[in-house]
Amino acid sequence: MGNTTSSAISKEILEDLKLSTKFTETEICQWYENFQKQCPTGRITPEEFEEIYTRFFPEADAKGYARHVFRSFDTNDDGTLDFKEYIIALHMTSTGKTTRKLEWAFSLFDVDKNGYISKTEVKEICQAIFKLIPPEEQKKLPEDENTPEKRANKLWAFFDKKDNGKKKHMHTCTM
Ligand SMILES: [Ca+2]
Ligand SMILES: [Ca+2]
Repeated sequence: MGNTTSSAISKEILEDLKLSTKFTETEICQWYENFQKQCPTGRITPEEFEEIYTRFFPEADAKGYARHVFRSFDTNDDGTLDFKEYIIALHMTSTGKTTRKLEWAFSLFDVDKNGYISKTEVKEICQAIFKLIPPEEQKKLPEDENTPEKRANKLWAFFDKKDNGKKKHMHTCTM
């Protein structure tokens, strides 16, 4: 309360993040400090996110993938990532539980956010992922997944089998 622009993280967000990630309070506070230093506005833009990715994959063309990842974590669809969305992203891409990762994978693949994954969407993501893999690493991939197309076909078969990968519970709404 009050009008102090304290740099401390709000208790609500902290509790929320402790529940939804495995990060400790100290870790979250540290992330928050870093976040504030890097993003004084408190929001990460798609361009800034691309830069972060490019730093992680200096040799690769990470832009396409970064854009997809950004979209999948912008849960409130406002075109920026706030601290909470950013931490969930971090958590999910590093240490997340398998079930959570699958949920995230779903939103990563659901490019148009319509609640379904189409084969075109699977191909699009596979192409973006392949751009992250250096050519010499690509050569080491198993024969049945050494091109974006093969990878997409394999994944598509997997989604198809699981069936729940294709569909997602949608709120009853008029489309
Ligand atoms: Ca957002
Ligand atoms: Ca879709």
